[in-house]
Amino acid sequence: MKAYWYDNEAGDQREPHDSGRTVHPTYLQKLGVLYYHLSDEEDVNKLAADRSYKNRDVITVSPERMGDIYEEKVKSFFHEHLHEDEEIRYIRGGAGFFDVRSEGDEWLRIFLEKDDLIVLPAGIYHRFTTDANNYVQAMRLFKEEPKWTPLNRGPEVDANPFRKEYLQGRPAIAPQ
Ligand code: KMT
Ligand code: NI
Repeated sequence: MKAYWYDNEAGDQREPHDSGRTVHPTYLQKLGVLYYHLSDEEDVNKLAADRSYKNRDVITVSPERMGDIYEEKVKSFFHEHLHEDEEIRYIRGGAGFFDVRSEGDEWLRIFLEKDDLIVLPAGIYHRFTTDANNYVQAMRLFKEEPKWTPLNRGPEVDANPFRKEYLQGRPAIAPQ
């Protein structure tokens, strides 16, 4: 895992876009983002039991697996959105970037590789992309039924109760 401020430069979303300004992992906690490096799947089972993640599946995002819709899918994952539930991803192979909005509404990029597990809280604006290798395999964990409907950012979604609750619940902090 590596977290840094996105450079906001033009260019393919799959490039690193590393501004060179790193983000301390404790800042992720302040945004409500949880991160774990778990090389033993038993530890994932424990986390899942603790946090009531009852179900899981595995998704492979690659042109080999997805065929012609790959490019389209990768673009759609990269639209800024939120969910009304946590998004939990445990990387099993390859790599990808999760971008999340900071308190000051800047993009913060999180590079994840095998054995990295991330929990994004309900209501956080985020987006996802594969990296230049165009391959990621991830376990998706969820509580009951998956609530993965992406709600794209806009005035209506800004007023969504899960968005409001996220903003209220987030501790007040000085921007980094
Ligand atoms: C998502 O919700 O953005 C995804 O599931 C992306 C693929 S999982 C790494
Ligand atoms: Ni999402």
